[in-house]
Amino acid sequence: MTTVYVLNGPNLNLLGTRRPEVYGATTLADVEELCREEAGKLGWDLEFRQSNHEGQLIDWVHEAGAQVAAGRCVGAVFNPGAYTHTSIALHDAIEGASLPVVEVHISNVHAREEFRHRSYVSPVARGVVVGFGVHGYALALQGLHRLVG
Ligand code: CA2
Repeated sequence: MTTVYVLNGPNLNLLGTRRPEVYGATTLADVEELCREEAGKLGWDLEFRQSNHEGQLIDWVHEAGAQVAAGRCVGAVFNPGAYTHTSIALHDAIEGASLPVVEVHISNVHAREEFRHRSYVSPVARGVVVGFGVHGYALALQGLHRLVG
């Protein structure tokens, strides 16, 4: 079966434990369950990961890109957390690995601080889902299915 990667960046492991007014009460384990259910409906296996380390995320982008090239993966839904706003390295990794990515953010980053308005990932993403809470992950999976499924 074809796999979809769902990658999560720094601090997303804290989901549901702090700042519920911004990110809601859902934990990352709940998000994984939600993604597993949605991926199943779309006919995909799920590879769900989180890291607080930029290099680890880059390695996973390369891995997913190689899996796409081998026909075993459709692409990735990616919430790069705060690296969204800082990481040229993630931008280059996605481009270099030719990985189809749908970028997702739980909060509406455009309604928040100005430093969250810039994304280095969006120019190399196939689509972007912002501000729908954790339901955005399901929307991003559906969007990826439309684009490449
Ligand atoms: O809205 C999103 O999904 C973000 O990617 C979440 C990041 C933030 O830096 C981005 O600007 C937007 C933060 C990850 C979660 O951080 C938490 C911090 C404390 C408690 C719970 C989560």
